[in-house]
Amino acid sequence: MKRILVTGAGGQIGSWLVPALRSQYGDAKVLATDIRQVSPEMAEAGPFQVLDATDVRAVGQAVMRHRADTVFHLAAILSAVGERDPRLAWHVNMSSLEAVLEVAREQGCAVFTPSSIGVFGPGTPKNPTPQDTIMRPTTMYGITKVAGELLCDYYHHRFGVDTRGVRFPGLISYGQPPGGGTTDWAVEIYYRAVQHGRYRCFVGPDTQLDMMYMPDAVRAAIGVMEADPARLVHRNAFNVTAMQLTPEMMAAEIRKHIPGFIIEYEVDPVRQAIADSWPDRIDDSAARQEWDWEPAFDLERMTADMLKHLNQG
Ligand code: VAH
Repeated sequence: MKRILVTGAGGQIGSWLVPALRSQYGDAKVLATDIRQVSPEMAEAGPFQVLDATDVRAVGQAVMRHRADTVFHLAAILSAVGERDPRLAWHVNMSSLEAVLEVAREQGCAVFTPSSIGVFGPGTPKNPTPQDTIMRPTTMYGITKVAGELLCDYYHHRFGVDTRGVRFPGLISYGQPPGGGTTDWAVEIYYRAVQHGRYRCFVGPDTQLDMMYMPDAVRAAIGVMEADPARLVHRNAFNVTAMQLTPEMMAAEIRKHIPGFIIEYEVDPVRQAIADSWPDRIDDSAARQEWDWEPAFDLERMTADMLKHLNQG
């Protein structure tokens, strides 16, 4: 029976994934960890501890004490924040992954690590972006994700560690906000629509990116870890997507619920350049073939659900 440790549990993904894992495997089986305190709901619903995921000894002790057999390693610095301090992004993203993989090798744990469409760069085919293609990202975040995919593959082939992961697109959710990424606009637009009826977007109106509603992202993370290993060819870097969205598309869907909603644009050149370096549409056929990936939310269903929850306050 799975005993799980989650790093970065208080982040945008972790705040959804931990409750889902606890619901599926049992509250006491899922140890939530983060560099800082998490919400009282998460800390009271099951085991929690403050943990610096870059500290290999501390990670090893936490895994041993919890008798974890699976680690969902979510702790990372995202693309936009990473460009403000690239050396810190490299240190946090790579030292934490190295620590988790070393502990997994020593204690026989399986490891889930999220990669990202951020592994692709200007030289990658944009539409569709194949599962196997050139990856020369122009952000430190993307560089750490490419290196992370390769490190996870290495620990699998060299040491037999059961490493798996998916390349997430932009993730949209309510609750814990995203941690400073280039796709944060796709979350902010819903909050500002409900709060103010208008949103000033930091990327241009036709900026198209792959996106996914968080319930689908949680199913993808659990789904790839529950997959039959004999079917897996790609293991650590499955493209997964649900929809391709632009700010204009999202504004039009929001107006079906909030008729007077206004979107304006004040482009941030740094985040626009990052978004422009990423795909327009990734091909997720490998995930569909190897572990039956299938998204459940499209723009219409996601928007209705987001606005319902945000209006509940
Ligand atoms: C970011 N939300 O913007 C993350 C994600 C594909 C984007 O990796 O950095």
